[in-house]
Amino acid sequence: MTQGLGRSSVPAGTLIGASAPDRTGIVHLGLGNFHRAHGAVYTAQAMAAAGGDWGIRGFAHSSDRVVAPMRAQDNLYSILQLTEGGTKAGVVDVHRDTGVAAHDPAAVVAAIADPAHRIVSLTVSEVGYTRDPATGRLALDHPEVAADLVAGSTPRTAMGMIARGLELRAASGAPVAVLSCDNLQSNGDVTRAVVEEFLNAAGVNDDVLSFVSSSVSFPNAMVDRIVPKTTAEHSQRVEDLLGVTDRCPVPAEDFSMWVLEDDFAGGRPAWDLAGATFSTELEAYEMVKLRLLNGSHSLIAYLGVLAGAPTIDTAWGLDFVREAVLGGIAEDYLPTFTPPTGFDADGYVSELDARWRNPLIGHATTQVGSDGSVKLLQRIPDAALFHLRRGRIPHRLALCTAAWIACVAPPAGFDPDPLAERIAEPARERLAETVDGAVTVSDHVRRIMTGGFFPAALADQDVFTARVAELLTLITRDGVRTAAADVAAASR
Ligand code: CS2
Repeated sequence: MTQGLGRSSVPAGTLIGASAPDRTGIVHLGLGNFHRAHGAVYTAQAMAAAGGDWGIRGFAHSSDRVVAPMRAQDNLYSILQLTEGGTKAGVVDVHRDTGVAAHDPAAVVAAIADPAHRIVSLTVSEVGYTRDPATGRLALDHPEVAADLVAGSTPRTAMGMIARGLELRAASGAPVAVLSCDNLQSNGDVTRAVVEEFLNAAGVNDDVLSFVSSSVSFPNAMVDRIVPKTTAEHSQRVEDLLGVTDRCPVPAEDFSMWVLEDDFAGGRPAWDLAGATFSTELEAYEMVKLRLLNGSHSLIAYLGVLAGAPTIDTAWGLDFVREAVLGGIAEDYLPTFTPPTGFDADGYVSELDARWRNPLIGHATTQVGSDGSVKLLQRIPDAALFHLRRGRIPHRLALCTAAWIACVAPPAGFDPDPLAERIAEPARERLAETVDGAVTVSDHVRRIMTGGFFPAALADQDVFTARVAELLTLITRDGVRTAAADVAAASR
C-alpha cells in the first residue's frame, strides 16, 4: 500500500512555498477547496518570500469531510494543477489547526477574539452572508440569524460567529482585519455592514461598536481561481505524481488572481510577493470578475444544463452557448462599468475562453448552477438595471434568469434535463410555493420576479419580467436553442 501524505512523507521538491510556523496568525472560516487552492497557496508563497507567523487555523462550516483527512495528514494536502498541457502536483503546509465550526462554534468565537490572530478570512460562499435578497441587509427573519441573536446563545452562522468573536475581542482592543474572499460586489463593505447590523440587533454596548469601527478593517478583495470538486480520478492522479496517498487533494486550474485593498488593521502576510495585487481600483476589478466571469459562468451553466451538458467545457463547446455568452459580455456586461486602468477586454475574454475550454477541469455545470437564488443577485440585477433605466433590454441577462427558472422552478408540464435536479438550490421549496397554482408562464415568472427573490428595483421592471417570460416560454415549448436564437435575433 502507498504511504499516506504527512509531515514526514512530503516528497522532496514538492512543497508549495514554505511551511507555516506553529503559531497561527489567521483564522479562516470555510475550509473548502477554493480557500485551500487560493488564499492558502498565496500565504504559503508569501511566507517563503518574507516569513511571518501566518499559520492558519481553519474551520470547515459543518462537515468533517475535509477536516478528518487533513487532521490524519498533519493538516497537509496537495494541489493538483490542471493545465491543458498536463497535470502537476504540489503540497501545501500552512494549516496548523483545523476544526468544524458546527461541532465547536465556541472555539471559532474564541479564535476570532484571540489577539494573536490578526486576520479573519472567509470563504463561506454567497449564502454564508445570510442577507435578505430583496434588501441586501442581514436577514433578521432567517431562523439561524434569529437564533444567533438571542443573548447568551452560541452562534451558528458565519456572521454571528464573527460578530460575537469581535464583541469579545473588543476587551483587548487588538486590531484585526476581516477579509471576505467570496464573490460579492464590495465584499468587505458588505461584510462590515452585515456584522455591524448583527451587533446592533444584538444590542451590544457602544464600546464594542466603536472598537469595530475604529480597529477592525474589512478590506474589499476580488478572488479568482476555478476550483472544481475533488473526484477519485484526481486523487489517483496525485498518487501517481507524488507517490503518496492524499485523501483530500484539491484540483485547480493554473490561473489564479487576487486583488485586494491594502487595509489590514493587524498587518498581513507579504501576499504581494506571492503574486497578489494591491490596488485602489477594487470596484472595477470586482465588476470585471463578477460580471464577465461569474455572470457568464451562470449563463453557460444553466444553458448547458438545459442542453444536457454536464461540464463547463462541454457546454462552452456548444455554438449557441458561446454566442449567447460572448454577446452577453459585449452588450449586457461590458457597457455597465468602467474597467480598471489598462484593462484589455479582448485579452481577458480570450483568457476566459482558454479557461472554460480546458477539458481537464471537469467543472460541473450543476456546481456552477448551484445557489443561483443567491449568486445571481451579484450577477444580474445591477447590470440589468443599468440597461433598463436607459430604455434597453439586456436580453442575455433575461435569458440567464429564464434558464435558471427553467432549471430550478420549472413551469408545470416542463421537465428539464435530469441534470437540473442535481443543482443544489436553497430556495427550491420557496420557489415551488411561490409558483404553486400559476396558470401561465407569464404568471409563473411574475410571481418569482416579485416574490422577494430579487431586489424591488428589478421586480418593478415589467419589461424585464415580460422578456424573461417570453424566453421561458420558448425554452419550455421549443427548447433552449430556440430561446438563444431569439435573443441573438433580437439584439441584432
Ligand atoms: C463560479 C465560481 O460556481 C460559481 O458560481 O462562477 O465559483 C467561479 O468558478 C470562481 O469564482 C472562479 O474564480
